[in-house]
Amino acid sequence: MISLASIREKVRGGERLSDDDALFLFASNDLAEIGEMAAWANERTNGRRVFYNVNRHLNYTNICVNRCRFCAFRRDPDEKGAYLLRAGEIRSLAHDALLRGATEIHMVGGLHPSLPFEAYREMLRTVKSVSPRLHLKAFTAVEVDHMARVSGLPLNEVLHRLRESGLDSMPGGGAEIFAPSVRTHLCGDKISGERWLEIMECAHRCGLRSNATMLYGHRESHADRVDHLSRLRDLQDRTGGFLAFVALPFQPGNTPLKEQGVRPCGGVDDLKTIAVARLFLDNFAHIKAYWVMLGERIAQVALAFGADDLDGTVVEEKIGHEAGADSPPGMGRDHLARLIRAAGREPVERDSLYNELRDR
Ligand code: V47
Repeated sequence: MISLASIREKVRGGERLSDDDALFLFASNDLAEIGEMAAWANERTNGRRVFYNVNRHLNYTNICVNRCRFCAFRRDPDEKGAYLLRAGEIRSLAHDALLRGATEIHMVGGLHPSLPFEAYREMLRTVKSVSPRLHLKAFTAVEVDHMARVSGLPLNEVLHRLRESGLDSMPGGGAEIFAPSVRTHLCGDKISGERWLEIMECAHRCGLRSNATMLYGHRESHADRVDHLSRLRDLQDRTGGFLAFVALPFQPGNTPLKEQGVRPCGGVDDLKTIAVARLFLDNFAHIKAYWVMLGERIAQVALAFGADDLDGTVVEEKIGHEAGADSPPGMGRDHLARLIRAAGREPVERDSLYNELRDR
């Protein structure tokens, strides 16, 4: 019989939680107990440290051939507000980030209908021309699949050429929720969950590290969430290539799903999801509380529910904000450090691979 006590015993003994354990936790209303276990599990790995980095998001285009129902960012090519950044604009944004002390550029975009593969490589070279020391975390598995199709090249060749042009690691976007029944409804044009996992596996085997995400709070069940986490944990067992897991709460504003009545899931679900992820993903070193989607207050409280990373300064964010996220567009490094200290933790500025840069 599964109970909170039996789960607590497993956690204390370092024993892996089963899918049924995770389902039990999602169904439980004992948020404080779940959070306490997750905080304990996190401290065993990360101590009192909470990580953040100085980064900048850069969305090179919002033009996208897919029509995901959760997305407020995408545009058709001829639609008002559609854009594709030129090399000069990418260079100037990267330069601005460098002047602000950024160590990382997080660059992603829509699936553009006509850009050749070479254009993506050129974007990487453009950022690196500003400073080879800027870590380039770019292109989700969904974009990499698009490049493979556009170029006709095998996946490992695409990844190899991207690396040659300056790609350092990959963000975790595009995972959404793997369960086919929900995924088809949510984003029927998008690559399958299996393909997302295949691309990440290939990237890890090519020596690229990446993150993993899960979009929750739309139409998925608890079982779908556990299925998603379980597939990530299995892949991590095989490759060890994931750096961090990021749970992304759905922001309904300006999205087709809002018109179907989907509303924000709320703080209890946010904190429980982070805590369950910390407990279940025993082979992930880091769980991010991404303040952009969670909001500053929930992200800070998440540090007592198993999260050990607040992500970064971001500067300008479009994907969550076009969908109504009410967090600020960016956050100063001092402010991030203050939030962490006020939660009773030690802020540590990290690089993209979690090397510690400085204590604050
Ligand atoms: O892939 C899109 C999600 C992702 C909405 O790897 C939405 O370090 C909520 O992946 N409401 C992009 N989420 C963001 C992302 C990310 C962010 C920060 C850090 C990292 C990392 C990755 O945002 C998309 C999609 O899953 N998304 N629309 C929405 N309305």
